[in-house]
Amino acid sequence: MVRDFVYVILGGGVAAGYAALEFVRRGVGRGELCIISEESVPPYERPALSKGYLLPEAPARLPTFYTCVGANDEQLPPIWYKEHGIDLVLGTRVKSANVQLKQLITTTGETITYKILIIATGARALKLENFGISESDAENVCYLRNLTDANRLVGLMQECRGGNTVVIGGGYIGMECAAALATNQMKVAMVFPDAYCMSRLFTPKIADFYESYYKSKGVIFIKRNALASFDNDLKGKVKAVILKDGTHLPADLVVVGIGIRPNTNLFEDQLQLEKGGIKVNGQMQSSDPSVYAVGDVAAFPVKQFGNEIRRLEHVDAARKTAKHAVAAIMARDAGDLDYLPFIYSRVFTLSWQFYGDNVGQVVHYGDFSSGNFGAYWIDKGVVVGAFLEGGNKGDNEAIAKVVRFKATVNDIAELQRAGLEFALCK
Ligand code: FAD
Ligand code: NAD
Ligand code: ISD
Repeated sequence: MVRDFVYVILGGGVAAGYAALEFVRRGVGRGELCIISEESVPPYERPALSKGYLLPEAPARLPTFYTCVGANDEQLPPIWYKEHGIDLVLGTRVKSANVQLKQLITTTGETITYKILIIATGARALKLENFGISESDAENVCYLRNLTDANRLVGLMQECRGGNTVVIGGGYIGMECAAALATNQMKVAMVFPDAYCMSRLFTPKIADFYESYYKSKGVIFIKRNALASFDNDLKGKVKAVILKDGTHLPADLVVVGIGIRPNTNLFEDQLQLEKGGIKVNGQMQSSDPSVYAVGDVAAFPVKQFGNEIRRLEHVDAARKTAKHAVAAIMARDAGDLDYLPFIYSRVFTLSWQFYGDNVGQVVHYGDFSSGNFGAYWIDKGVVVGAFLEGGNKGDNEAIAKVVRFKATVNDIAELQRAGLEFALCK
């Protein structure tokens, strides 16, 4: 069967949801737009999966976190797509794409054609196999990328209440899952090769605050070490994790968060790639004018960083690149995206935000013992990045603003003394 559409969004995650809302707001016609997703539910706010979804009390469940509630915008339940004449094809994987013919072929054998395609295929979790370790399909080893993974994790956590969990990886997934597991009264050990947690973003001093906080909640950190193999029972269930230095860690549950790879596979020999993603211009348009890419899979010029091409793996970028692509497609006068990179996380009762880039000289400020602290990154005499733990709305807006407008720093010692006031006074 062949079905023809004007616009097709390939992928049904965060970016797809925000793109769909933008299409509707810009007057897309009934029957013009199709979204194809391998997942069996409409677009939802993926960040909820490692936060509210894992809470022991009153956990978040759909429909409460369908997009676009994460940006305090309209919630789009399944009926919304129907009401707006959008074909939402769920539980369906696209197995091949032909950019020349403008067609996609699904695993169900359907051919879907488009005039304009938006690639929103996101990314997949790296597997232990990528690092030469087998058994990652054991029944008590979990990854966390989608709702199916989250349900599996919740089920396994309930089966071994109070048991031992080994979290492999000290990045975003590792940190957020470890906090959720500890909140669920699990015993948690985190294992990662780096000298400190969240080393892609944190400084050693910032990491030290979070590690101390986690330790106060019972989490054990095993750093500069890595998984070597699993010790399994006769049914293939992991009983213990064996580390490179020979340490055996008892494990009822293993949660793995060791990074992602963007889902570019269908387009690798057809579109230009950069930084592991599909290279697009400031309008999110790829090397083929009929194809756009948004979200985790897109590598785009970040004006704030002198148009350096970056691939960002965060929800705010997915939301904004998606909306911008639709604006560019529908209005044709959207101009280039002017994006200020933004990352946040919430763990236990802590909450941090980061804007900009973590390059240059770091200036920490505040009281790290009480959790009232932040940091600025200064490059060539201006603020290029800012981090704040526990800020309120006004505080976070203020740090965003000094990064956005590249506030000049004349005196580092004075900046350190002023701390958050530096941003609030601007
Ligand atoms: P995704 O949301 O991953 O969506 C991709 C979609 O494409 C999926 O539905 C997938 O099934 C589908 N797909 C892929 N290939 C095919 C195919 N061939 N055929 C059909 N469908 C396909 N970021 C933050 O900034 N803050 C956070 O707190 C935060 N928390 C997170 C928590 C978790 C557990 C995870 C996994 C990520 C988190 N992120 C967070 C990152 C954020 O969720 C991603 O940046 C965002 O989801 C990217 O959106 P996307 O639409 O590009 O990709
Ligand atoms: P990540 O890149 O943040 O962290 C990967 C971690 O795995 C690092 O600590 C790294 O040192 C470690 N690692 C790498 N190889 C390893 C190995 N062989 N053994 C043990 N550790 C190893 O990736 P992630 O935590 O898996 O997150 C996946 C994606 O989800 C990312 O795109 C992230 O941005 C996104 N996410 C974001 C948030 C947020 O922004 N708050 C929250 C959750 C997830
Ligand atoms: O951005 C997010 C986030 O971090 C969540 O937990 O969206 C969800 C919720 O805010 C949506 O309910």
